[in-house]
Amino acid sequence: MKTRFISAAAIIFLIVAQFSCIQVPTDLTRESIIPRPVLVQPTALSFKLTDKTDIYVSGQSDEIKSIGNYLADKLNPSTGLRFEVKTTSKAPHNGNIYLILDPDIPGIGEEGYEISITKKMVQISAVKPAGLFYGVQTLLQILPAKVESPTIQEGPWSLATGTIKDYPDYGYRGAMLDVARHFFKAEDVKRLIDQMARYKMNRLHLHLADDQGWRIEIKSWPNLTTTGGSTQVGGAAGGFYTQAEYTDIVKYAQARYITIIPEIDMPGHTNAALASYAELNCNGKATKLYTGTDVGFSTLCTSKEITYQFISDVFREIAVITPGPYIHIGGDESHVTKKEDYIPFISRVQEIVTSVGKIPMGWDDIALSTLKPGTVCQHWATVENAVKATGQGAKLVLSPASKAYLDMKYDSATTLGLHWAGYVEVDKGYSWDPASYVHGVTKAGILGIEAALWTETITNKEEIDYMVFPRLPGYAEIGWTLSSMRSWDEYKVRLGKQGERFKAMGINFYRSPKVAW
Ligand code: IFG
Repeated sequence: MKTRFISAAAIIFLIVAQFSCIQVPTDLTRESIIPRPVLVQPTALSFKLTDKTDIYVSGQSDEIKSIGNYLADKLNPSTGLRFEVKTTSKAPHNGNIYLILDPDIPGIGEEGYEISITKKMVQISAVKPAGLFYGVQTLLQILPAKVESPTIQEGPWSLATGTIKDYPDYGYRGAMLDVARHFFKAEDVKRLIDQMARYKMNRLHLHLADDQGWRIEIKSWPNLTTTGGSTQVGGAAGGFYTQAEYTDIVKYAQARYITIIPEIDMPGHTNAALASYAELNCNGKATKLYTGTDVGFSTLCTSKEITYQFISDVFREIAVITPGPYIHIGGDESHVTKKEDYIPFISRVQEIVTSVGKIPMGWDDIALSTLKPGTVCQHWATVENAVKATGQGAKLVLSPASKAYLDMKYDSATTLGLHWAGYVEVDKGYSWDPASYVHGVTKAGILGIEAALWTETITNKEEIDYMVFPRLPGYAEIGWTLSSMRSWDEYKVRLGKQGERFKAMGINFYRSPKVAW
């Protein structure tokens, strides 16, 4: 047992604290940090934020200042301490928070960070801004849960002292929101982005088109939204993002170090497009708009040249407003596309995506075709496809429906969601290791994981919350923390302590009986 040297000052401090019965945190290892950091070393003292504390950032970069302002915006409503962001060329005087970029920090990569909390100062250091942003998330989790409250809360606002060194295991730590079955306005998407950022997730895949709806304005094919975006599952009015609104979502995500991955599913899951343009149908007749929840009944006409003109126009316009490297082409459940048509279609669509400067991504069904080098394959149901994809040199993103589909019910009592892939309670969603999930696929072939929320049965942000929380932090941890450092029995205690935060953030989370909330 490693004995810890606690200075006389600390002992006196603790005695005083005891008698003054204020809860002053002094053990950094007792904090509920998710994802679990690589290394936490406590020094058994306490640092207190006061109205004299400000946030100093090194240098003049606007990006670092905006991270400082992000922190101030999270702290000021609940603490009332009126944090200001100040730039400095050297370490600030005692009592402040200091964000500093240091390109020479070894071993933490571009998303890692170090935090040093002493009695005198809080310093967050990173090689790149993303690491600073993630250090800020950890700092917020070390503060009491009430720091997340939108209204002024009683202090003191103290932090246990010590050091944290942290960096992610996987580079792709994502979630997917299906905005096609039910449309969600930009503010609901931004809300999910905010929640993902709190747990250091960095990819949001938007499922923008399906049988029931087309959700992104394409200026060269306007009927896609005027007709294809007009409805949704159940028949209510649908909606869509103008290119300006999509750009705003992308910018909002970028400011939180989240890359948006747009998906236009094809050749299947295309009824909204087929209902919008007769010429996209092999028989030259537009289909009717569809508001049910069947899958696998639609296909683009793979033999018509106009289909590829359509796809080129769509991907060209989307590429211009998508700074991220990926365009997702879907490719799933093309049950009415002949295999001999599907295979060349997927090959040709990959060419179109690379011609607009993006990397193709698709559901694992695309492994039936020939995958271009660099194409990313998203495993969801058929392990043979995942093995076939890696056999072609493709990298995988793992979204196994039986573990990571957020539309799976928690149990038979869950009213929302589906259960075709089984029930996914919080422990089941957490207890798996991507590196050993697909037999024959090693960690080297895996970019990371993505939890997917399909919305056939999900209609508003409260219902999104209920299916996403409390499972999302677990996927964030699977993507960030080494599997050798993860166990459900240890994690569930940290998750239970997040319950107060979820409440303070106004998240309508499912109180799983597997967790002591
Ligand atoms: N499978 C379909 C989705 C959705 C889902 C619901 C994929 C890749 C079932 N395709 O998952 O469109 O309907 O759980």
